[in-house]
Amino acid sequence: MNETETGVRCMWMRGGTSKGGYFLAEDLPVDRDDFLLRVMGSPDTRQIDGMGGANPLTSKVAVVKKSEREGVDVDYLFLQVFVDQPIVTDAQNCGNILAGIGPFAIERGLVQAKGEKTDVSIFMENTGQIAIATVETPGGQVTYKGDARIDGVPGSSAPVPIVFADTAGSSCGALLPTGNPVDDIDGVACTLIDNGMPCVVMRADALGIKGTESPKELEANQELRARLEAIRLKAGRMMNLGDVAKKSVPKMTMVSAPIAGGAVSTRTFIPHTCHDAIGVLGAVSVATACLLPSGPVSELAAIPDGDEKLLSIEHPTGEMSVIATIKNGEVDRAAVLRTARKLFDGRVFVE
Ligand code: NQM
Repeated sequence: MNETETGVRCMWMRGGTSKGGYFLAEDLPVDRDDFLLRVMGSPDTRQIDGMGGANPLTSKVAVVKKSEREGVDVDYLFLQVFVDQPIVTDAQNCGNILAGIGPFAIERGLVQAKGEKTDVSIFMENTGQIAIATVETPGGQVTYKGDARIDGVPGSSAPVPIVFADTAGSSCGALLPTGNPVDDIDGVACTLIDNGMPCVVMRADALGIKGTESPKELEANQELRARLEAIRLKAGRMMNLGDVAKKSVPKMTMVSAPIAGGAVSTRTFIPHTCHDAIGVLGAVSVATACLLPSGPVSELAAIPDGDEKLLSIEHPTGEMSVIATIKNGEVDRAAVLRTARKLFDGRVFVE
């Protein structure tokens, strides 16, 4: 029997404000991409014949294996399965799905729990960088129960703090791939930045919006979408990403002054759907842009003093706190709080 008849072992998890299928690399069939399209039910705007939730944030996959790298527990490959096109891409990373990797690795026996909390070091294959996630493991078992709350997710769960170091230039080769804090594209001042996620950061008012609109209102604004896509295609080449027509990067973030006491307010297209919140590494990149000496974000952002800066990145459903540690005037490490939850563990069928 092959996987068509027996199904494939898979865990479905919420990681941060995203959701997707978590697989051990060894469990995936050789025709991986075709298989994953069938798993999600893509291409179809409703993904009715699959597990996907008809949104890029719920059409995500993690592939995990024990790492052979010195000092690293597991390797994590993130795959974005497009909803309405037959595309599976590893061109971006995902810091939300990352939140489920530690618990998944422990549950599958790739990592041994060590006491009440277990640090899991994760090599992110998409960008070649390492994150350390701390998983609650009372009595040597993963628990998902806890009091940690993150905006965009109802209720509370066990905290999964994650620390990133050396994420600058993850996909673009440099924090500022053009070497400039500001570039003009189609008459709009843009910061092209990559501190874990390639992002184009622009002032909302430069694109004729307030920046406080709901994601649905922004998605209905066809003129805005066309302008953003035109800028994105040019920015992709400038950011060493080549032709990004079929890629989910760079992300397009429009910023305005904070409205809830945070550092800055954001609306992000990822890149064709407007995010209800903001991606984790997207938030780290925007927080880093806030700290540049000049540019469309730094002129708006409210920045706390000190070398350990808590930057609250406001988004449509709340905020994401990024703790940026500054060394020699640059962001050296970034930490975020996420939660994750196991939703099912079983076998997924594609026929
Ligand atoms: O930026 C959405 C998400 C993401 C990615 C996206 C993410 C990140 O919210 O690290 O988490 O920008 O595609 O899961």
